[in-house]
Order: sequence, then structure tokens, then C-alpha cells
Amino acid sequence: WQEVLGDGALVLRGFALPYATALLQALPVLLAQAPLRHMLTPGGQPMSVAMSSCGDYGWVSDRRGYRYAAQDPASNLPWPPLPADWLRLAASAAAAAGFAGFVPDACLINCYQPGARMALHQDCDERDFGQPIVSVSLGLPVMFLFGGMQRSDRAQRVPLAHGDVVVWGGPARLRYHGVLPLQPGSHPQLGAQRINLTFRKAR
Ligand code: MD3
Ligand code: FE
Repeated sequence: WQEVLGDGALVLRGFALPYATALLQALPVLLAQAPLRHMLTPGGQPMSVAMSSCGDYGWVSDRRGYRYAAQDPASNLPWPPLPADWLRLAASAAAAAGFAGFVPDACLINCYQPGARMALHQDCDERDFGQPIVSVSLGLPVMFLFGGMQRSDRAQRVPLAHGDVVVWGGPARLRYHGVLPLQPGSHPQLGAQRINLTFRKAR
């Protein structure tokens, strides 16, 4: 149930299953305060993935670029706080992968409908690349692309299913990655969507 994807990248299959009910219970409350929205790329195109955040910082994209912000630009209010049980899940997954003491200050909530995808990119808006990122997949399965240090490097395809957690740290932290278009389907808890939570230390 532990798979090494590469140096610094560890898949914990089903790690979030015991937390899934609690994770999903908190979601509607968070999303009522900070609704999912299709942010614009700096080029002005709406992203196919709908996003929100919780925690001290949220990830924002618009014509000015990508950044973390302490307020939701849609409301100018702080992002909702990171629920305590979400923090516990992130910390225990990070610890299982060798990153003791992980205390994220941001959680991105990515919502995929069938057809939504994420092009190959690096996560480089955080301050300290020594901190890992923990990702939690919920709902429909998807094919994840795990690339190299350059966009042109050949990417491994990794299926990610409901409850899977991946910890990305050390030399994997700046690897290119993306997600193939979500295939149609229906998940017993989430219906026709996939939700991905990524826990980060932004500042
Ligand atoms: C590999 N999200 O939000 S999670 C993102 O499924 C993002 O929504 C994808 O990429 C999703 O930035 C993938 C897996 C992931 C997250 C961060 C990484 C893989 C990573 C950082 C470095 C390397
Ligand atoms: Fe990413």
C-alpha cells in the first residue's frame, strides 16, 4: 500500500479512507464561505478545474499572475480555516513519508468535472521547497502525470483513486506534474466529480 513513484514521491493507497467521511462533511461548509470558481490564467483563459482554498493562505490566479493571498479575492474575506481533522490527516501522511512536523498553512481544493484537466506545471509559488506537499484524491479516479525536472521530460502515468494520498518532497518537490482529462463516471459519495486537496506550507 506504499508505492515509491520516484525519489521523494510516495503514494499511500487508501490512506485517507478512514478520514473520508469527515473530510467530505466539512467541504460544503468551507465552500459556502469560499465558493469554487474557475480562475483565469495570466493569459486570460478560465481554468477547467474549479478551485477554492482554506487555511491562512489561498492560491490565486488572475491576469496579474499566480500567488498566495490571505484573502479570497471573490469576497475580500480571509479564507475559511483549515479544519483540525484535515490538518491531522496531512501531518500523519507527511510523517509516514518521513516529514515529521508538517504544519500546512494552505489547502487548495481542486474540483474536476468530466473533461477537466491540469496541464503539466511545477508548484513553485511556495516559499520553502524543503516543505513537502500532501495531496488527497476523493471521488472519481484520474490518471496523474508525474514528469521530470523539465517540461519536456517523459511523464509516468499514475492512476489515483478515492482515498489515495501522495506526499511530494525532497527531490520530487519541483517535478513537473499534471492530470489527464477526467473521464465521465459516478462515484458513490461524490457523483460525477473528483476533488483533490493539496496541503502546502505557502509561507
Ligand atoms: C508533484 N493538483 O493543485 S495533486 C496542484 O490532482 C496540482 O489536482 C493536481 O497539481 C490535482 O498544483 C495534482 C498531486 C501533486 C501535487 C503537488 C505536487 C503532485 C505534485 C508537487 C510537486 C510534484
Ligand atoms: Fe501542482
